[in-house]
Amino acid sequence: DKVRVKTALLSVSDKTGIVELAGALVEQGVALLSTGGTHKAIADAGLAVKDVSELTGFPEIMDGRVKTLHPTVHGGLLAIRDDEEHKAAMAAHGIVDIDLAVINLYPFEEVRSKGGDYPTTVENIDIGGPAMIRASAKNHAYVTVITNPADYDALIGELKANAGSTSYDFRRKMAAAAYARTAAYDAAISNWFADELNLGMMRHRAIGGVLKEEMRYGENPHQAAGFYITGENRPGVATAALLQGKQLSYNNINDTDAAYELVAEFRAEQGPACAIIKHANPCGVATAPSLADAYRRALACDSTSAFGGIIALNQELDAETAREIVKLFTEVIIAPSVSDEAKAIIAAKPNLRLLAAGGLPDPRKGGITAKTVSGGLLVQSRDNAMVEDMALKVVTKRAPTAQELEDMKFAFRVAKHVKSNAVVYAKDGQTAGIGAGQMSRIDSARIAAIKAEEAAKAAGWAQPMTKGSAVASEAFLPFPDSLLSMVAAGATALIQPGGSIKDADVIAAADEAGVAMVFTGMRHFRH
Ligand code: 93A
Repeated sequence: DKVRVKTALLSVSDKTGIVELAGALVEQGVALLSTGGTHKAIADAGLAVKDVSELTGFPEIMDGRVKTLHPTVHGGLLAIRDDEEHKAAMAAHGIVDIDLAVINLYPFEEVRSKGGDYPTTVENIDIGGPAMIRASAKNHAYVTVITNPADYDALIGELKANAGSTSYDFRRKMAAAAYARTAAYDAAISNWFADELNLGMMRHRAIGGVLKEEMRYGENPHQAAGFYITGENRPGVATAALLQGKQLSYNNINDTDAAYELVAEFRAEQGPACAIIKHANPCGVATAPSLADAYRRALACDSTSAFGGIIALNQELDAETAREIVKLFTEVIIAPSVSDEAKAIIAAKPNLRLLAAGGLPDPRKGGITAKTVSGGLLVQSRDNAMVEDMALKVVTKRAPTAQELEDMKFAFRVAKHVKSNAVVYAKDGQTAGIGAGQMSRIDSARIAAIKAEEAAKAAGWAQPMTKGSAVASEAFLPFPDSLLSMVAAGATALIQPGGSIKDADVIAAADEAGVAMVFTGMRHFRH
């Protein structure tokens, strides 16, 4: 199963390590073929390399759109070496075996994620590269294909271990990686088109990604995990720069994403906001004129749960906020950027992971979310609805005061990011109590109130923050019981989608309690 590598074709956009690889191949006695830019890089390093057009007798044409799309190249990659007919065709047309293809593609994903204009993005759709990769991978019985610079060392190791040959095992593994690459590449292209054309229809969408890193484990230590980049133009945990601290775990990434998507609901120009997340649910969210105060107020909601949490900020992390944050054990901080002074303060906690995302994701922007089920993949568009855009309807005798309305909207915005059933109490731009993930809505309402009481006790306040608060429910109240529990906790206003067959009963109970209630007509389930 060993195949001696005599001729290699190198054609790469990412030239990382290509000269070193070419040198090592020459040392192994391999003859090199290459395309324009790659040829130049290798030849400039003083290595012997032939241009593909010399082999094909055909020049690169159309700005390189056609350079390797030629029967001499594809015949050399696809020929079955011991098939008499194939051998005859090779002889008749002067085709030589190409035993190794080292190819990486035009940087479509990179151009897309940087928001390249339409013609530039289209020009970065590689045609010849994927064709060669797929041909080589199909013919893995004879041909080795390498599509990632990270595999160059393994290739050289393989050649050295096998006296200039590769093993079937190695070729097959590289072929699998090759098809994973071309599949992800085409998925990225099709997703880009879907975004450009605003295609809501999910059958046009493909899930693809480029492996960013393999993680030590998944949600639990016995599960394997990897993190893939999908190339969307969306600042967040996938593309943020890790300024300090060790690699993020699977759970860190999941929670950090939840935190950042939540805090991004509060646009930077509307003032500072902070969200603290535990197990993908917020345990405190607040706004304030200063970022440090936003953090203190978010923490006040449930400082017990915030221990070991994830903090997301919608503004540059400044020194004052950094000094506050380091007082408590925190796993991850994510912000659009970090001031130099804040970096120095956080450096005192070397295990604290600090991420600079470079910007805030747009909550109104489309996109997809996906989840596997047995034998299938569930795909949907992102929940990009915002309470500001909803047609709010007052359904009670009493209309909310301006302050209640503000608190309601704040609470509903947070509730969107809380696992169902979600109940969120809020007052003055600060969460007062959060109930998440219960199987019954009334339990979420009660838990939120209990947590608010505990927070008040811990802080030595005369009463819990739920007194005089507004409360949000992410989906309708099936019965008046939840409302009564909310009133008992001190809420004076309630925002919810409405739409229950018992709406009339809930409205009557609200009127009786003097509660102002608003229907959004839209729900924010999150399971
Ligand atoms: O424009 S292409 O789709 N047409 C081709 O025939 C072709 N052959 C190789 N792109 C093609 N390539 C790609 O060129 C490779 O996949 C690689 O990414 C790049 C290397 O070009 P150069 O060696 O000129 O830098």
